[in-house]
Amino acid sequence: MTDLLTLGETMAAFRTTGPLRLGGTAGISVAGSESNVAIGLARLGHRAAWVGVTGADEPGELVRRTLRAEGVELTWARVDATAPTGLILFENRVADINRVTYHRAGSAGSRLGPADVTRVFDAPGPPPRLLHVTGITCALGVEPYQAVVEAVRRARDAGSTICLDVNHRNRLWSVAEAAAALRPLLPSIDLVVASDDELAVLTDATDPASALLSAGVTEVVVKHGAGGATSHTATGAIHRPARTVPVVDTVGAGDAFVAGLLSGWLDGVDAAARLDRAVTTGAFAVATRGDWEGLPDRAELALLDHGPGG
Ligand code: CKP
Ligand code: MG
Repeated sequence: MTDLLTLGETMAAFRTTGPLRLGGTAGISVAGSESNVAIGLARLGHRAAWVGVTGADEPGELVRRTLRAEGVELTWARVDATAPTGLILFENRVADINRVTYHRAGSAGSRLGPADVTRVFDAPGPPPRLLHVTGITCALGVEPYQAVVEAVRRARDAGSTICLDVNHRNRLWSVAEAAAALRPLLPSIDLVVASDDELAVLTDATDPASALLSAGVTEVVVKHGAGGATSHTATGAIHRPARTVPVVDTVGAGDAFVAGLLSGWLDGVDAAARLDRAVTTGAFAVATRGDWEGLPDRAELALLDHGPGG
């Protein structure tokens, strides 16, 4: 059985060490919030499947090869030869500050649609234990949004637990557009993950966590960046500070955090231990360059507690 099913767009990522206009060399890898989460879970020994569309091109091959190498299941991923794989540029400017540019309009990734999801859930076999969706996939267009709606509907009917990461991207859509798309999903969502400034996408309430819990969400996990994270459930709130590590690259930290959180959920540990694992995997991501390259395996999870010799 697949532990986690997720769907979204994964792009070829180019990372420069300075302004792109100066030329020079770039590191090439892949990036995509949902596949970052899938990689994070696969590294921790869980079975993670990614649904998405890549072009019949070298960037698409890079995406597929990388995800396969990381142990992410691609049974339901698809190649569309009529559109290019999207690209993302990270230009390192100052310290850990990157300028991010997308080249993804009209990409193969945005051709994801509800039929991609129907195929997964109509296939024989047990449903995924977890479905993870993010606002980014919803922002890619009508069809990708309908894919998320279909995934949430089918996962709810199948009894899977459903996690939503707001992942608001101003470059893709406005807060009002995101609110109109994501709020109708809330009655089916079990676990919400958002940074504190993203909560307004989901509710206008002055106490957003309480409002979301009253609306039927079981757990609301709020990320405060360097201030750590708080889990809100019906039984109260638990806070964990962020782990102190050198900040190298914060892109992907949110996804690493989600991977730790969901790994804890799959292992059946309590909310405090889930949050501990989330701040730990998040710290691995910020302390290393790249979206997912520095994510820990099981043995490495304890490194931040004891150091390499501990
Ligand atoms: O919220 P995070 O910094 O963890 O997300 C980073 C990812 O998918 C990055 O991989 C990028 O490709 C994206 O978010 C995006 O579409 O912005
Ligand atoms: Mg995020």
